[in-house]
Amino acid sequence: FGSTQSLANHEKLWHLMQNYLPSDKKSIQEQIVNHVEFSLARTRFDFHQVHCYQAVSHSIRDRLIESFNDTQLYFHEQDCKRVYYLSIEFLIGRCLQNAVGNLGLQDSYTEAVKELGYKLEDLYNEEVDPALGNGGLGRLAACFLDSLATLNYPAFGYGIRYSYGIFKQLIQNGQQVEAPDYWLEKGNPWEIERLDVQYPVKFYGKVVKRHENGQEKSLWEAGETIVARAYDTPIPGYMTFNTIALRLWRSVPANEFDFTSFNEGDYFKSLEAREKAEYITSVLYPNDSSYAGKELRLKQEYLLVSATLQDILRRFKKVRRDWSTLPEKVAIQLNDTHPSLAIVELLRILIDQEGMTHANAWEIVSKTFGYTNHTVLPEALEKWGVDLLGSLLPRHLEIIYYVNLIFLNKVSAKFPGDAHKLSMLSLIEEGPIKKIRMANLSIIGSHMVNGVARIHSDLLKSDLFKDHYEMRPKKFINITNGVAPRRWLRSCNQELAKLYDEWLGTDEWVLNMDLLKNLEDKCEDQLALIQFMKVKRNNKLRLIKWVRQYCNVEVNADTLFDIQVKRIHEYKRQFMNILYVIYRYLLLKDTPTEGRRKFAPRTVFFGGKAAPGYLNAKRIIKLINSVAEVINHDLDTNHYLKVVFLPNYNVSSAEIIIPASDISQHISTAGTEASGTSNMKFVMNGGIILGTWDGANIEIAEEVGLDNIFIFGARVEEVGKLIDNMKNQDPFQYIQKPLWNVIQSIRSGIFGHDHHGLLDSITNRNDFYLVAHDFYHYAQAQIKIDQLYQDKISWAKKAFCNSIRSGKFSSDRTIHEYAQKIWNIKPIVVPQPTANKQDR
Ligand code: T68
Repeated sequence: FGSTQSLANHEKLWHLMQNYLPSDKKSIQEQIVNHVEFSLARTRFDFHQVHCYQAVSHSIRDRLIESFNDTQLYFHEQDCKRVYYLSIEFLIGRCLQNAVGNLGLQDSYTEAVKELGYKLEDLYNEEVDPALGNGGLGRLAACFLDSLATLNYPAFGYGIRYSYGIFKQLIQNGQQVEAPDYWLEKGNPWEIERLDVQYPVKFYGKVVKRHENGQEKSLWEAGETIVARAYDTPIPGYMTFNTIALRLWRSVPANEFDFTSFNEGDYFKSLEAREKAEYITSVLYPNDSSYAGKELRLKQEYLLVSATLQDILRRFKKVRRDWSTLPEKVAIQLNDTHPSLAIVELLRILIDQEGMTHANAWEIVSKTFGYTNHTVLPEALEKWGVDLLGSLLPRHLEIIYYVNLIFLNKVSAKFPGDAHKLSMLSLIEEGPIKKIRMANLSIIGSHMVNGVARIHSDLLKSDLFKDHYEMRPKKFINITNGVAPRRWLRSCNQELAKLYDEWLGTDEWVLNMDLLKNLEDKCEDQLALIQFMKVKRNNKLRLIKWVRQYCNVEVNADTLFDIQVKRIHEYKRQFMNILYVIYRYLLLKDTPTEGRRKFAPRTVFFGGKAAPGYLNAKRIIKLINSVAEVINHDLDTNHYLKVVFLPNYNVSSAEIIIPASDISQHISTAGTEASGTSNMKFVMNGGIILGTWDGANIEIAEEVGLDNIFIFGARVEEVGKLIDNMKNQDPFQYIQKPLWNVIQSIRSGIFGHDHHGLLDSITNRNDFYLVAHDFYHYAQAQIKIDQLYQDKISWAKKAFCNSIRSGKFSSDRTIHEYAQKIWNIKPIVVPQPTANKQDR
């Protein structure tokens, strides 16, 4: 798709384009074996499992390329408005199973591969899990792509192709050790390197002033140029021909010679500088909720922004048109502030290169962008030092100052004499080190700002962005997160999916999760509930096998599986969870065998990575492992309680862990977790939540009913006051007796000796996440869980209700809301191929 020239050729070659790959078993085998020979250069009779995986992936990719090319051509012909989703992270997970499932080729591929001597399931496990994200934010971006493709929206994802994904977590002596994740080691059959799509990206240098027609013009003379090269991963929709792209940028040296150093004879110095270009997209920053302020990160952000805008504008300009129509053809969504320099970059292009006035450029820009906020934690908000930003991007800094001037004039006009408002709304934070507030920039440069769950969006309006809200109330909306039911139910829990197909007589629910509500009457059908719990048990057995392999621990499927998997953070309170485990252990030890029946035997699973520089998070991991070591070896209580730390939690292990839960924990201090998305995945898979009044838990409770969720603890309205009280109290007042006993037992050294630092983080009037306050309510909720688990049928009923009432949390619902409320785009269905349709 491209120039008029190639369109003309396309007409002539139509008969060739209609030649789609056939899908009968024999043809599929031929396609696979051809790849073994011609792509892998192996003989047709000598290839191992990993080669079979590679050849199969190539054969699927061929199909995706067919549909992708047709999709792009069709979007171009229709000249439709497109949405561009900009995210510094995309945590897409493995591709093969997802693609096979979305194309509806599971059965034919299973058969075809079987005759070649392999099991499709085993091939799925050969794939490395591309871990180009930290957690929720990156995974949300991936679920959104699945829904955008499935719902036939004309969309693109834009991100960075890091050479190293998030580190691999090893556990050594109970501690987290980080190992590099060079995920491209064996190549990546899913990506298409686009040597034809490369853009220069500039850094440093200075701004020069020129006078043209009596007006002063600013021009950026950059000091360094590198090149961003595109790598595309096709994203197939479920049961649709539409296929969209995730375009990731990699930095490579610019193909220009630095003749000065060449002439000086410093050939090697010149090559060294070129090497450095590659470094920019080398590694993903592993912090999920703190901001480090490193220059390399700023370079990554600008590279994403600069290359993406050049690509978007090239596409826009292919059809000659008026710049003022840009917002009618282009919507750009900022996944948090990380790509927010795009606002300034577009202004720069329109003003400096296209000769537009500031006012006209601003009008266009602010109609084009939307901004999604993912956190209220102050330490996570991006604020780039003026000096750093000014040295890397001098012209951008100038534009930011100018934008700020105009904006603050508007503020003064609306709120005359309100100095507080001016200081809160300014793009510049004053102080010893002046900083640019990227959230403020994102808000004023966007026509819509959204939070990711109702409570979070409310907090943005009442707290974090209160002054912005008062300035432009209609800008602020909520769009509650969702997850892709294809990956998070249909493929990770195939048995449950099959049961739903059977009971509903259709698999339509995969595209309309609300259909699951038609299964309400099965709540009273004992036989159905038994079938449902049988599936749960099989999923638990699958996890047990995984645990045997990776943790070397034996786990009993008849115990209650209690799971908390997410990034390790004080606000998420894994600490409270392990404190309760110790409490339970001490209680068990104190209870004679006859009395122990009231404790439902449990296996408590933890999983998640700590940011490498986050000391307390690492201490929490160490404590969990130390406690596991003691408890798992105590033969006296061993049948009632075990603790397992699941190493290297990532998308592919989540697919095994989540379907196996009886209880999952989402226990952040109220007002700290913007939404959470794993809570939605657990519920979809028939797990019951133990959670706080925070994030999307609140909306989940509304959907599944308060009877079907264990929800406890301080509410967001109380939190501020409780923290103030805590600060003014003696630790013996705000920490109750049972928790003190737990603290004493840790201090006694029975779980090792290096936990003092962690205990000090709550015992010195510094329990800012209210672990002590909520502990009692948490323990109460745990008792209720034990009681319910004794009654298998009541348990099954509640678990089942969770799953069939989870429809709201499909990312399909979420994406429709973005499309309507922010992007103003419509689905475009690419016509199905007709020529050899019978083969598909
Ligand atoms: C998460 N944020 C929220 N951030 O914590 C979670 N941050 O409540 C929400 O459900 C999810 O976003 C999706 O909306 C993150 O995951 C990051 O990973 C991150 C990465 C880099 C810098 C800052």
